[in-house]
Formats: sequence, C-alpha cells, structure tokens
Amino acid sequence: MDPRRALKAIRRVLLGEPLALSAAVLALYPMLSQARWRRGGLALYVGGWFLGRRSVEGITLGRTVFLAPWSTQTPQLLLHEFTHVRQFAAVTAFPFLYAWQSIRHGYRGNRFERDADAYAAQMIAERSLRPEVRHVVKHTATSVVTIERFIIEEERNFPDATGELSGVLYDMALAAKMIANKVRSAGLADILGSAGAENVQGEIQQKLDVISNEIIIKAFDHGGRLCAMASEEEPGIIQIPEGFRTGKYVMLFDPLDGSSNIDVNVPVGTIFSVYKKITRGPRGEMEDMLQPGRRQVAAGYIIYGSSTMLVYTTGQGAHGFTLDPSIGEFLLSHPHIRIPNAGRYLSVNDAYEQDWPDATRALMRRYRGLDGERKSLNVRYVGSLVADFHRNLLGGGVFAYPSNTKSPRGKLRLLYEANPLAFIVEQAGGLASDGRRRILDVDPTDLHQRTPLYIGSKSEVETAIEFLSTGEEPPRRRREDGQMESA
Ligand code: AHM
Ligand code: MG
Repeated sequence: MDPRRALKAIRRVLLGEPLALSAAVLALYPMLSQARWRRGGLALYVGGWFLGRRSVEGITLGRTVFLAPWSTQTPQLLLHEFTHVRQFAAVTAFPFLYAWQSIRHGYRGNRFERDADAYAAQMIAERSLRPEVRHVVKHTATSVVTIERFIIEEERNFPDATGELSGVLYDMALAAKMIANKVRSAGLADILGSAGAENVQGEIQQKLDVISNEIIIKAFDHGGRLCAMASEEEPGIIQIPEGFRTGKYVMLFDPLDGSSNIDVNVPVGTIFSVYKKITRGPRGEMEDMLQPGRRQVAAGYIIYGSSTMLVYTTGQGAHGFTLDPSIGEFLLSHPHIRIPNAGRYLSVNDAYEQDWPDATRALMRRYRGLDGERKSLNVRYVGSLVADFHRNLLGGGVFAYPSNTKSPRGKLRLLYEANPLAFIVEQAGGLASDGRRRILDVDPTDLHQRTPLYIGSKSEVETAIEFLSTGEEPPRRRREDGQMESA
C-alpha cells in the first residue's frame, strides 16, 4: 500500500475529517466558527469508554470538537460542545477538573456538562424569544450562500440521505424561477386574464394558473424523484408518464395561489408539500396522497412579490431564500425563521361576518380588542394566502379563514394550502389549527378537501382554539332549492 495513503488512513482513524458547519447554523450562531470541527476520530471512543458507552456524540479537546459520524448537527449539540471549547480556554486544568467532577458527581451531575446544557438552551431561547431581532444574512460580493449549497449542507445531517429529496427542492427552485419570470412579464405579454376553463373547484382559471401548473408538472415528471403528483388545478392523481423512472416521493401543490389577484398586480404564490410514498409498487396511489400533514418530509412556498422568495422546511427549521435576479439564484436571506409568539396582524375576510358562527364572531371581537380583553390587532388582508401568511410569519399575527354558512368547511384546501403552511409555521414556532384539531393531525379523506384555518403566532392560534373548540357546529343555511346546506 502506498505509505502516503496508509498515513492518511491512520490519520483519519485518529483525528477524523474536517467538518464545515452549515451556513445556516453559522449565520445564526456565528461564535461557532471560533472552534475547529471534525467528524469522527479516536477521541470519541476513548471518551465513550471513560463514560461507559460505545462512543459519545461529541468530544472537545482544546479548540477542536470531534463529532460522531452519525450525530445530527443540532444547535443544541454544537452549542454544548462549543461551551467546552470556552471552558478549555478559561481554565487551564479543565480536563482534570472535568474528570474529577465526573468521578464525584457522575456524567450528568458534572457542573461543566450542566453549564454547557444551560448555555446551549439560553442561546437557542434568545434566538427564538427575541424574534424582533430578525436575522437576515448579508452576502458579500464574493461569497454567497445559494439554495443549492444550503440544501447540500442540510442533507449532511442525514447520513442515510440519497439526495432525492434535495433533488425535489432544486427542481422546485427551478420551477419557481420559471413561474416568477412569467408572473413578472404577465403585464407585458398577452397572458393576463382568464383561460376560459373552470378548475375542479368550479372557479375560473387564470391563464397563469394553467401555465404554472404545466411548468411544475414538466419540471418534475421525468426527474425520477417523484412517483406521482396532485395539483389543486387537476381533479385526480398526476402519474409519471410511462417509460420514465419513478422515485419514492409524492408531491402535492397549488401552482399559483391567489391567481385572481394577478390582474391587479398583487403578490401571488406557489405552495408545495412532499411525502414519502407508503404503498408498494412504482406508481403513486391515493393512499400516498392522503397522509396526515405530520408525515410531510418537506414543504414550502414561493411568494412572487416585490422580490421572489422561497421558504421551505424539511423539519430542521424554516428557511427563506430571496431570488437575486442579477445572477438568477435563490440566496439564503432568512435562516431559521421564528414567528413572534404574539401577533401584530389579523388577516381575515370579515365580509363573511354575517355568515360566521357566534363563536367565530366572538373570537374576532377578541382579536380586534372589542370585548375589552386585549389590545386590538392590526387588520391586514391581501386576499392572497401566501402574501398574508408570509407577512404574519415574519411580523407575527394570525391568518383566519373560518367556516361559514356558505362554506361550512371554509375555502382553503387541506392538502395544497393548509398542511404545507402548517408544517412551516410549526417549524417557525407557531401553530395551525382548524379551530379544534391541529391541522397536521387531520386525516385527509379527499384530495381536494377543504378546512377552516387559523394559522400563525402560537398565542393567537391558542386563543382561536379556546373560542372554537367547544364542538359547536357552524349554523346551516337553507339553500335556494329549499334544502339545508350540508357540512
Ligand atoms: P385560489 O386557490 O383559488 O387562488 O383561492 C385561494 C385564495 C387564497 O389565496 C386567499 O387566502 C383566499 O382565496 C381569499 O378568499 P376570499 O376572497 O374568500 O377572502
Ligand atoms: Mg389556492
């Protein structure tokens, strides 16, 4: 064997390999760059032996932190190990004191361990409790964090990842750029207005709905990552054409939400939701589509506003990227979005007030400060879900689309709208409910099923649940044909 290669292999066993922390984590906790990070190494096993285990998740020696190859780079773990770096720097006899503490009080009772846990918890809480200190990444002229780099770095947290899910996210970023381009030129090209056809919900389709639907289907149907799709604009499952490879994910999407607003230049958006296939065989089945939202593996939305932004989650926080049109790339701009716990905004269409159940009316009076119990929220309603949701996600507040006598289950769709946004809001520290149940726990029965929706800041959604969870059904109305409206 080549001696240089042998030396390298020995070095790898002893010292592991250098590890670059993800850009999102560093953006949020810049102090972590003061430590040297490595993956693997003998020290992990020696530390494990000392503590009576096979290995430990991380071990710190001086300024170097060794992380176990299978450990997930959670902020908790990284900040914990970083505290040991600081302890090493502050106390010369740290290793001896640490050993002494462990012998006397055990691993858990060791004061250096307790200090490290406390520091990590405090830093994480500071980030989430002070959302007004909104973190926006500044890129330099020569160094940027693209969505691609971010996805690759996030994927490293899953040693078993095959890259397929990352591929789904890239494809969506590409489709988003193509749709953004169409939306931007909508006023210039002759593509405004209705395409004449009605969609499955009985609404008039705008031309851009049709175009966006097609862009997404074409971006995904031969990539080999999905085995089926479902779109708000199509009645049934969209299968991958014969002859193309199928993958292990299904995706549900609303290609252009709020499209009735395009004519008046109001922001619109795309919403998507990804699940792992649960049935056997290469094709996606209805069972794969009708999974509860808590099983989503990824979800996101794109807002085509004054700038185009893509926000997504894979269950490791919600992260926002802004499209830089000069280089045609989504750049990390809002890592680890945290929604303020209490709201500033209330977004609801109160033209339906006369059709709301009493409990909903009482809830809205509370939000508006009319029952004297609290200060009023500011009312902001664009009528474009993605725009209303996005503003409240960053600024705090609640979006509500209650059930009413005309629409006993509300208007919004569980699978294309409520579930993906619920996944994101929960990852940002907020809540989403239909008034009684957590949205992510609802078992879907129909591809196009609707749901009432209360989504946003935790304390505001909790207020909604408090008012609405009494089990009261919305009052029914007599239809023009004399029959009672069904729920
Ligand atoms: P769409 O999917 O047909 O575009 O409808 C959904 C839109 C949402 O963007 C928005 O929140 C809601 O409809 C507004 O409805 P309303 O006009 O009843 O307030
Ligand atoms: Mg929609």
